[in-house]
Amino acid sequence: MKNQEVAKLLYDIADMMEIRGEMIFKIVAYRRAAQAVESLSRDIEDVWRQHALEDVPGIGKGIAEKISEYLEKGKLGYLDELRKGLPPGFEELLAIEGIGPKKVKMFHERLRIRNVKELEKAAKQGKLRKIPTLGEKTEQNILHAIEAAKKRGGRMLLGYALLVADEIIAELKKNADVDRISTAGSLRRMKETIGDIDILVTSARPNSVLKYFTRMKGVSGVIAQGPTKASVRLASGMQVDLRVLKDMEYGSALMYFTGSKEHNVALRKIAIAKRMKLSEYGLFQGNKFVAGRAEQEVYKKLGLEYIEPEMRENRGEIELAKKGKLPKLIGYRDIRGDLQMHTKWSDGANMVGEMAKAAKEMGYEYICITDHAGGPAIANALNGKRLEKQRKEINSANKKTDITILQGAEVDIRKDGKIGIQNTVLKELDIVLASLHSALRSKNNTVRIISAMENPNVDIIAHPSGRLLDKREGSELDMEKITQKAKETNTILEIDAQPERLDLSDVNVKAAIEAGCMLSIDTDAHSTDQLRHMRIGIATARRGWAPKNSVINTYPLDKMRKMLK
Ligand code: DGT
Ligand code: CA
Ligand code: CA
Ligand code: ZN
Repeated sequence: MKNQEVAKLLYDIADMMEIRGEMIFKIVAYRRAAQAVESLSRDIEDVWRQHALEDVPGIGKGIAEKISEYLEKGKLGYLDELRKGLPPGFEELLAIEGIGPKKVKMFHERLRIRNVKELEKAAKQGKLRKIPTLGEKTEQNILHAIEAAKKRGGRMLLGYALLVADEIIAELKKNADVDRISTAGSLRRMKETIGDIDILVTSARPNSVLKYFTRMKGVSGVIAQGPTKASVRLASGMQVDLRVLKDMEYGSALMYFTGSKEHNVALRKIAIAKRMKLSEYGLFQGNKFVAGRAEQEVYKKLGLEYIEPEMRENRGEIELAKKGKLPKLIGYRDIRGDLQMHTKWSDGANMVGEMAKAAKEMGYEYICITDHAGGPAIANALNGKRLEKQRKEINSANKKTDITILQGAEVDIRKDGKIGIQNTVLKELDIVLASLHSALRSKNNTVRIISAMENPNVDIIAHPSGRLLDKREGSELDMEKITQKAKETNTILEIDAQPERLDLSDVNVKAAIEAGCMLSIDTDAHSTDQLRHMRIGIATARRGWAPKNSVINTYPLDKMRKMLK
């Protein structure tokens, strides 16, 4: 599946256009198309073969032609044209927080900086501060951001890695020699970023499975191959490890390769204390095999409750499992509605009715349409008048569907903590989400959020920290103050399930749950396909030990509405 590859192509084009100073609407169009392809539920090559690229919301004629050319020839002439004269390392430069196309251009023109290595050198030599519009502070920030980017290093976002893994697992299941199959590693623990994809299968014919795997479509190279395992590289650059196991050892191997390493180390200590030995091959007492076929049996023989993969981080779960006191986590099918999504009214790709239809197909009872309002202007935010017009469309869409469509808005929290739209307008909405879109580095952001929570119309704080996993750190928030205020004002904190966000993070979810806060899990979808990212929001809640009853959108509509402010 080339969806990720094509999305990357479109993002690259947008970045290059920006460095070249092209018109902003063209750049926005490429980014929107990239987003659409990234979250598309069908194989982009199938769509192309059916001549249906232009039917994908967000893809227009010009971009459809570029995608066609790329898929047909494996390259794009336009890209080479754009690339001419640009610094070769512009992509890695743009991945540094605080470095946009303007700075890339400036550094290249003034200092001939072509990549991150040269940028780091120039910053350390104090050459950046000599550029008139910059200064010592910017130079220091850039060095700090380069360090942060190094730490992130080539990891893939969970939401997209899962889509790739879904494809691989579907392909593997077509092979009759594959019996049991599961993801393992960080992907099974649903960590927010993934180093490589780990997959385990059982089979009586490892050779045949490995041969099939290394020749699967989408595989661009074989990194390593042995009698029971193989590692391949996909065209998108992602590495996939496959291990073929015997049925007897499937459970213990699944535990071993799911990790985390810290969790496994603690389990092995427990085994030793019980005079047993735990390895990927099973739990043994001397030479006697005690358990190994299923994870449940191994945990049981260790005297522990079964621990869900999302909790296996050695953050206290083992102690609770010993006492039989693990929390019961929210399940992947517990969500009844999605409370944040955007439509064509602001910066989304679909109409209200289309979002409702897609949500209905997901089995939801209700959704809330939350287009931007009161800023930011770049997202085509609504004012009171346009919200009134939108209400009419929502009313008529409600008559055509049997799920309930609520009208909400995602309102901007200004620098002074005030909401960018009047309370008389907010009062008319079913649900109001407030969020930060500017000055994310400001030290004042805890105060801004607290002030927004004091507004009696603000029900939910959306993506509280504002972090972007592949690009910027979030605001430094005082979570203790925020969770306390949230409880006091009955404001809900959101887990935003956009792959780039996952905000609240798992760690912040745990803090919020311990403080007794209510959460919502929303996709913040900007197209129908992005509604599918709900599962990574749920995963983040599970990694933060959230039970079902602490998530507002697990409740039926009436109950959910009564629980709002
Ligand atoms: P990643 O791929 O960086 O996102 O993280 P993981 O957790 O998927 O790590 P990976 O792919 O290197 O290995 C998968 C699992 O295998 C890991 O979670 C635990 C287990 N594992 C791998 N190497 C070791 C090791 O040296 N010691 C122990 N105890 N476990 C290991
Ligand atoms: Ca891995
Ligand atoms: Ca691995
Ligand atoms: Zn938006």
